[in-house]
Amino acid sequence: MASADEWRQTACILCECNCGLEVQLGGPGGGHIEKIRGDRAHPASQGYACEKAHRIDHYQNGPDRVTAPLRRRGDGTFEEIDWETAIREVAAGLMRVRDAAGPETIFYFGGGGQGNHLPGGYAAGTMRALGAVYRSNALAQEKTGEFWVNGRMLGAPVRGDFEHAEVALFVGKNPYQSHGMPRARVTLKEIARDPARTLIVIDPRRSETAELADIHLQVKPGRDAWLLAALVGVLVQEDLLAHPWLAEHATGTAEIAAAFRAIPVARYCEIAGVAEDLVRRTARRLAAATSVAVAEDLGIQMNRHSTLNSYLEKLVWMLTGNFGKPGAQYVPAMLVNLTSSAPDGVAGAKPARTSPVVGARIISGLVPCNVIPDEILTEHPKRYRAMVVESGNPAHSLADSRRMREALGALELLVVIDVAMTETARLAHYVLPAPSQYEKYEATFFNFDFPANAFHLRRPLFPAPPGTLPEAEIHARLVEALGFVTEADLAPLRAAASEGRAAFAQAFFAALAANPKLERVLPIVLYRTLGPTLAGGAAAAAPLWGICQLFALHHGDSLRRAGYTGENPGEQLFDAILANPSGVVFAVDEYDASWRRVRTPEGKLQLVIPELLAELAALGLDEPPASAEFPLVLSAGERRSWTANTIFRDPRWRKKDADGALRVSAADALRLGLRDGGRARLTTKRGSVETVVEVSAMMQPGHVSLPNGLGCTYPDEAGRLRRPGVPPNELTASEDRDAIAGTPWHKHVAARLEAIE
Ligand SMILES: Nc1nc2c(c(=O)[nH]1)N[C@H]1C(S)=C(S)[C@@H](COP(=O)(O)OP(=O)(O)OC[C@H]3O[C@@H](n4cnc5c(=O)[nH]c(N)nc54)[C@H](O)[C@@H]3O)O[C@H]1N2
Ligand SMILES: Nc1nc2c(c(=O)[nH]1)N[C@H]1C(S)=C(S)[C@@H](COP(=O)(O)OP(=O)(O)OC[C@H]3O[C@@H](n4cnc5c(=O)[nH]c(N)nc54)[C@H](O)[C@@H]3O)O[C@H]1N2
Ligand code: SF4
Ligand SMILES: [Mo]
Repeated sequence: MASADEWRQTACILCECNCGLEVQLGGPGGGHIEKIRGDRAHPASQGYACEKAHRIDHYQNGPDRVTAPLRRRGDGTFEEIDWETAIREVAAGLMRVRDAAGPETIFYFGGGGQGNHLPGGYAAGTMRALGAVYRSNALAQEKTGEFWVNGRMLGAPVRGDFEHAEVALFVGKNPYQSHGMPRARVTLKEIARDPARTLIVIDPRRSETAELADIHLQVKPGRDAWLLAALVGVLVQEDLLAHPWLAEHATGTAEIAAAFRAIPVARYCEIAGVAEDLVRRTARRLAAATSVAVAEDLGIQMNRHSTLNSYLEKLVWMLTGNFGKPGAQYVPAMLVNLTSSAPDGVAGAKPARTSPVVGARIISGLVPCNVIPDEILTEHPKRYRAMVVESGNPAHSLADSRRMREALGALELLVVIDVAMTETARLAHYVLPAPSQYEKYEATFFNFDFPANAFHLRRPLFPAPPGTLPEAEIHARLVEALGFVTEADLAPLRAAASEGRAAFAQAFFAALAANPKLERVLPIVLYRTLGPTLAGGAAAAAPLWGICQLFALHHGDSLRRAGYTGENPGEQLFDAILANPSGVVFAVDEYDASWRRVRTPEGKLQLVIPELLAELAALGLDEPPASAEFPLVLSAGERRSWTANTIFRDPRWRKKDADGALRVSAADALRLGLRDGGRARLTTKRGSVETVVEVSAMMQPGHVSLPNGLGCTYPDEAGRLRRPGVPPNELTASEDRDAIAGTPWHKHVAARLEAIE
């Protein structure tokens, strides 16, 4: 182990940025992360880290780590079992369900959180070995609507270059707290300080980002569709479009112009609650800028008209010509595209396009999270009967916790792979414990930067606790127990690997050609054969070898520009990843690379999506009806300085706001007799909770806001289970979801609030 004052490289795992960190270990037995600073050598974060990173030891030394496989007894309590028994029984249980009801009744959820994406690859192997075809993860309760729109408009994922943008527009996103781009606060402050640049925020709340903004369009909650339609309406009606650019790069401009010429801008602004003059000035500023970068997030993605909103947001930057140039939108070169719409499931089988029971649209291979209970709680012969949950906590994090618990409880088999005893694990038949992300090799594929893009393979800081197994090993053992790969398949490859990389490559491709079924379990084959030859116990990183080879094949130019100019640049990249503890740049692009990644038939941006133009036409001139029973709009799940999804289960990591107060405007507080720090009862059609109240100048009347990630159960010092704060999904309903993508309306829950004496 390292000496106490040695700085070691790792990363923060609390949000998609995964900022590089340098840490010193210490405390009892050297088992704690004691000193933490941003790692200047990290190519993306360059030394940046926000305040939350300093609390990661509360994850590493969380109070309810699981350190032996658990099996549920008939009375609902758990007993510890050994790994051999656990793997044998889980494999047998999955085969039983497969043989009795069909492989498509085995459902996979998860695969990684904000910092750990290697497990998803291994799990795909296990699922393909079983023949399972349906899966989902948290992206299918936030981003799938946007993915669907991207698929239709350009056939590729897209991001904004805020660092160089003249104008930055955030729609339903509060990057000052939630980040979602490298060094967010530095970039936001630079834009805000520079008189030549303009920061625009669309948010009903005076968020920290809105506070910095030059223009804050303080929309009424849930009315973004009218606001964005008005914005596009002004662009069209005042003829602010980038005509020559559109003629060259887009299809459907005339049809879009026709659709938006009819938008009653004044009335739509009124419905949205934003002054028409401000909307017009905003449209003109966007049109006049040399570059505009735009990002949308949960404020519209978990709201009414969410897919329509994603579409309107993209029309704003497309119609003003903001793609494929500095400071505008781009398509990054990705090692692994987590957002692809590529068919998945059984090799060679027709891809599943809708869910088996309710027929919900599957986007990027993901079943909408909100339909999962409907897919289980039914007599339908193709209902899901077994579920493997890995690094996800559907019983807490998905809509409608009560119904989700009922659904999970109705499964014939629920297997949870996690580090902690989560709400979902408590319902499982088997809990398989994994080492924490600081006890194994781990990485994320949230690599979205441009023109240079970086990847970071993190090394373990601590030995894994005895009794845990890394996901790679769990899945390898499961696939072996299923009888899908045998020692006879692996031995020749292992022998070749011991002779060197070149011999291995040759043997590997020959084995794939001779035995195509191995393709279904590639990560596991690589882990078992190439893995043991990697120095430092990096076996779990072996699939990156294949990923690097594929990247070299498809993105040779980006790789060469990043300095990998040898004879075998894929091999060179893999070695660099293994050798560099702070991460490496794996792609460098020129700005026109984005155009080459557009996958539409003509290579142009496709402006027209008929389904969404129909939804636009149906918006109407009337205010959405108000409810007398539930007059308030609750946003259930705001990101704050002291929230990090459910990665920390122990509330002691929070220095402030320990109970996650409900934010309420002064006007509503006065009307309802609430005081700052007092308590209130918050009720929706689905549930009723008690909460602490914070009277906040951020809120507009009629809008209240709860943080996300609270209300996790954890054992206190005396071993009693505690649940501080409100678990937001006790208040949400699975039927409240977008018609196209099935994404939830978490930011728009009708609610009532009463003071508690
Ligand atoms: N501190 C912290 N950071 C995080 C996370 C965390 O848990 N804590 N989680 C990470 C994850 S998983 C994600 S997905 C991102 C999410 O990041 P964000 O989407 O930026 O975070 P939220 O606070 O959920 O929502 C953003 C904003 O939407 C606004 N909003 C609410 N209703 C509406 C509406 O009707 N219209 C509009 N336009 N806006 C509305 C809210 O007021 C809020 O300011 O954050 C990531 N970063
Ligand atoms: N009402 C409401 N609900 C929401 C939101 C909201 O705004 N409002 N936000 C949603 C969003 S955007 C997201 S992304 C989700 C996030 O919700 P989840 O997908 O549940 O994600 P996390 O909180 O990131 O936790 C994932 C799990 O990974 C486990 N874990 C950590 N490290 C490891 C590891 O190394 N291996 C394994 N196997 N497990 C590990 C943790 O213990 C945890 O149980 O929540 C969603 N839920
Ligand atoms: S929470 Fe996000 S922005 Fe903050 S240090 Fe961690 S990875 Fe970086
Ligand atoms: Mo998320």
